[in-house]
Amino acid sequence: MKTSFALCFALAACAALTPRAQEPAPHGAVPSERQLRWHETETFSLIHYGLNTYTDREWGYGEESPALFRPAALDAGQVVAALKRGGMKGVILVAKHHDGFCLWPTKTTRHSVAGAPWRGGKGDLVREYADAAKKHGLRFGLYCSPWDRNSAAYGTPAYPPLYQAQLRELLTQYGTLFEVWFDGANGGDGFYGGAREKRSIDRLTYYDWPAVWKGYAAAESWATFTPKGRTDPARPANGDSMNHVEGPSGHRDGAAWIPAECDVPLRKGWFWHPNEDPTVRTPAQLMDIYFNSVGKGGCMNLGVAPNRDGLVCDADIRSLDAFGGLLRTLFAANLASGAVAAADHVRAWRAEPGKQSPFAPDNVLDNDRATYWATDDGVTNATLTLTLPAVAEFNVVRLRENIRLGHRVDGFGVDVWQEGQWSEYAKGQSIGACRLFRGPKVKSDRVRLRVTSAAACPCVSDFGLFALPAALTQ
Ligand code: FUL
Repeated sequence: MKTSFALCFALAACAALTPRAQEPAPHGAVPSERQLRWHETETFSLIHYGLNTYTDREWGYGEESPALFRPAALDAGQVVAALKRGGMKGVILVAKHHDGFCLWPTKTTRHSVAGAPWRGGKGDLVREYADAAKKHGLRFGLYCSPWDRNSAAYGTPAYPPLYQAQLRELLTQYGTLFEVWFDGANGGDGFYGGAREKRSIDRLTYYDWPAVWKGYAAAESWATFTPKGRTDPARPANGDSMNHVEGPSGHRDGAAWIPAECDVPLRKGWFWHPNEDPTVRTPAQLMDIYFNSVGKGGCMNLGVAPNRDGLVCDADIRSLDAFGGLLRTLFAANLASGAVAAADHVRAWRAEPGKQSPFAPDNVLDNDRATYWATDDGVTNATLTLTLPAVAEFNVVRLRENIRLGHRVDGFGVDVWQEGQWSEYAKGQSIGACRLFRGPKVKSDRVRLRVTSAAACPCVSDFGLFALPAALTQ
C-alpha cells in the first residue's frame, strides 16, 4: 500500500517537472458539449402545422375548433424524408403555436389532438414526428409557444405552472431533444377561454424563465453574447440557452456562448397558405441563406409548412431536393485535401518519438473540428500556407476555429498565389465554428491564411477549398 502511494507520488512529481504538450487555455466564453453538437447540426427545419393550416392564418386567435383538424393523408415520414434530401440534419416541430392547439394529447388542456377527428382522437403528432426523425436519422426538437391565446388562465398566475407542465410532458416523453424553441411573441389579444380581451404580460418576468430552464438548460458574427442588463448571467458562461433574436452579430467577448440561429421560412409565411406556392424560395436563395448563417458560425433553421393533407407540397420538395443536391455537390470534394501544410510558427511541445505535434499545421486538413494548428501563447500574428498537390480551381474558402477554446482570432486574410505573387482573396475578423467565403473562381496551387490579430494564440481547425456547383455560377 505504502509503496504504491510513493510510486504514484513520484510519477506525479515527474509529470509536473516535464509537462506534456500544453493545450492553449480557453479564451472567454466557450460552448458546452451540447452546444458543440448543435453547431455541428448546422441545418435544420422548423415545422409549422396545425389549425392555422386549415384557417389560412399565421396567428390563430385561439377559438378555432379542433374539429377542423382532419388531415386525410398525414405522413410525418414524407415530411422528414423531404427534409433529409434537402440537407437538413434536424427537425423542430411546433407542438403548440400561439393559438394554443396542442399536437400531442396533453393532460393540461382539452384543446388538443385528443379532441380532433384525426386518428379518432387517438393521434399524437409529436410522437409521429419524433419517430420519423429517429427513423431517418435527423435530430429532433420542439417549439411550444409561451403565449397561449386559447387558455383562460393566460395572463394570470395559474398559467406559468400549466405551461411548465406542458414543457415537462414534451421534454420527458419524446426522447432526447437537441433544441427547445421559446418564442417571445405576444400580440396581446386573444380568445382566452371566451374572454376575448387583450392580455399583456412582462416577457422577462411572467413566464418565470429561471424555473423553466432549471435543470437543462451580421457580417462579423461572434457566438458570444452578454444578455441585456447582465454582465454575469444567471446561467453558466457556457450557457446551454440558445438565442436566435437578440443580435445576429453577437458581442466580442460576450459573457455567455449564445450563437446565432437564422430562422427563415421556405415560403412567405410559417404556415401553409393556398396562395403562397409562388413564394417558395429558390435553391440559390437558400444557398445565400446558408452562406449567411452556417457560413457565419451559426445555424440555419428553415421553416417548412406541411399542407392540409399534412404533407410537403411538390414545389417545396423541388426546392429542398435541389438545395440538398447543391450542398452535397459543393462539399463532396475538399480541394485542399492532400496539400502540404506549413506554418511560420507552431506551438512548442515536448516531442515524443514517432508522434507528430498535436498542434501541427496539417490538422487543418483532417476534417476533424477537434484537432487544430496552434501557435505559442502570445504569438497572435502567424501564417499557415497550403501547397496543393496540383493546381485547383475553387471559389469557396472554409475556415474553422476549435471553438472548444473560444473565439480567438480577431483579424485574418486569405491569400491566393497568382502570377508569382500573393493576392488577397478574402478577409475578416471572426471565424468561430465556421466561416465561409464565396468569391471569384481562381486557379492556384498555393493558398495561405494570415492571422493578423487574435485575443489569444490562434487555434485553427479547418482550412478548406471548394468549388460551387455550376448551377450557382451561371
Ligand atoms: C415568431 C412567431 O410569432 C411566428 O408565428 C413563427 O412561429 C416564428 C418562427 O416565430 O415569433
